Formats: sequence, structure tokens, C-alpha cells
Amino acid sequence: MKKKVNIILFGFIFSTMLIQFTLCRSISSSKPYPIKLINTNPGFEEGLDNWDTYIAPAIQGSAIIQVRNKTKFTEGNRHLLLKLPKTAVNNQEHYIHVGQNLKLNSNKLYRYSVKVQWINADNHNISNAVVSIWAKNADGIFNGNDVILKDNKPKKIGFKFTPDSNGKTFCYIALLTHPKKFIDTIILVDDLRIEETGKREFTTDPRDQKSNLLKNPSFDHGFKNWIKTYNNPHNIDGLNQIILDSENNKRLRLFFPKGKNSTHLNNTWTGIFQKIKLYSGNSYKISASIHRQFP
Ligand SMILES: [Ca+2]
Ligand SMILES: [Ca+2]
Repeated sequence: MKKKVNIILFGFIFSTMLIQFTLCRSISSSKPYPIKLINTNPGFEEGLDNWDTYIAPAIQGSAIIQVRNKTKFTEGNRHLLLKLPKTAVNNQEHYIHVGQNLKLNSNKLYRYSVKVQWINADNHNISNAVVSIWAKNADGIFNGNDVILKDNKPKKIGFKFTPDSNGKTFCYIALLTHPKKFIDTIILVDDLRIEETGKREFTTDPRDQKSNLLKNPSFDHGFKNWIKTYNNPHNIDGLNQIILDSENNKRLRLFFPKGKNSTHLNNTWTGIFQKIKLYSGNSYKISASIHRQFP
């Protein structure tokens, strides 16, 4: 009888201690950071006020950036409709975007979030739409993603980031063409928010500052440690990567043949890469000796 009481008492004390410990942790560490909305007119309730829009000249007549009234998709009363027409065949030239230039701080953590819906999913024989969401610093450093929408359900997409430098960051949404088949892409957009959510997360890279993080950087061991990559949607002949071995120096040779026309060379590439662990917030330098040869 005595033993039984002892066991019950032990269990009671243990539980009590555990609860107190959890409470202490939560009080000391979870003071919530005051989340701050940075951009204005995030839900397009004021039309395109404060938003910068761009439609490439070549698709001026057929691309659409337009604020529309309430549907089931809408947060509030209005949303945005973006249409990239099938005449857009080159992502570097034929694009549209909507964004805001924001003054951000490189010691803070931000969240980019937006609600999107691909609405012509059933009209075409393609499997997805590609939505580009990015935060671009004045020095050309990007944070963000190309997000692939596979169905017509509304979705929240986004990412967390810290800008590379203080000052202007262009936060925008854009649509991309498909490499194989050129079709209209129409999406709805609402509630595009850039929010400050905390202080920058920063770990100093512990490795020696001058060490080369690439393995086999001079190709002395051929392709060892390198992964080959290529994209050849138009089946262009002769695209390749080889190791040349002459004058006691192994070198990589990438060959990119001429195509029938410039559209065929869009989205075509050959190359090699290595996966390397990098620490966010640290600076890295990449350099290579490159010699372009013409046949
Ligand atoms: Ca809205
Ligand atoms: Ca070499």
C-alpha cells in the first residue's frame, strides 16, 4: 500500500515539473516579433496604386495586367488578373511583371506571400503554369522562386528572405513561357504581401575563408565531383560537354551548336555543376577562366 502511494506521488511531481519547464521556456523565448506589412495596397483594393507594371513592347496588344472585381477567389473586393499571351516565346524579352520598389533592411527577415490561381488550366494541353516570385536587390542579387502551378486550385505561395544590401528591393510577380509549347497563361493574383517578420538569421561559415569549396576545380580528374546538366527541348545536334586533355592540362569544353533560329536556342543549355553547402548572409566569390572559341 505504501509503495503504491509513492509511485503516484512521483508521477504527480514529475508532471508538475514538466509543465512548469514548458511554461518558463515559452515565456522567455516567444515574445512575438511585431510583424510589419511593408508594401502598400497589397490586395489591389486601390487598383494599381503604388504598383509598377511592365508589359514588353512585343506583346503590348495581347498581354493583360488588370484589376478585376470580386469573384470567389478574391480577398476583399478586388484582385489582379495577369495574362501572358502565347506570342511570348522568350523569357528574357517577352515578359510582364507587377511589383513594388521597397526600402528593406539587410539585418531583417522578410516574408513574401501571395495568393494565386491558374485559371486557364483546362483550356490547353499543357501540364502547368510557371509563376515567378522574386525580391531583386539593386545589385542584381535575387531571392525567390519559379513556382509551378499544376492545377486550377487557389494557392498561397511565397518564401522568406533577407535582402543582400540595404535599400531598394524590387519585389515582383511575373509569368514565364513554356519551353516547348507557347500558349496563353492566365492567373489571378491577390494579397501580395511583403512583411518584416524578424531579425536576420545569420551563421558565419566556419570553413577557412580562402579554401576552394569546389572539388576537382581544374578537371585534373575529369568529370569527378561534377554533375552534367543540359536542356535540349528542340533536339539540337551536337550539344555536349567533354574534357580536353592537351599540353598537360585537362580542361572542360562545352559545345553549343548553332540552331535553326533564335527561338530554338531559348531554354537550351549545356553545363556542369556541384552542390555546395553555403551559409545565408555570408559572401562568396566564384571565378573561372573561360576562353570562347568560334569554329
Ligand atoms: Ca483584394
Ligand atoms: Ca586544368
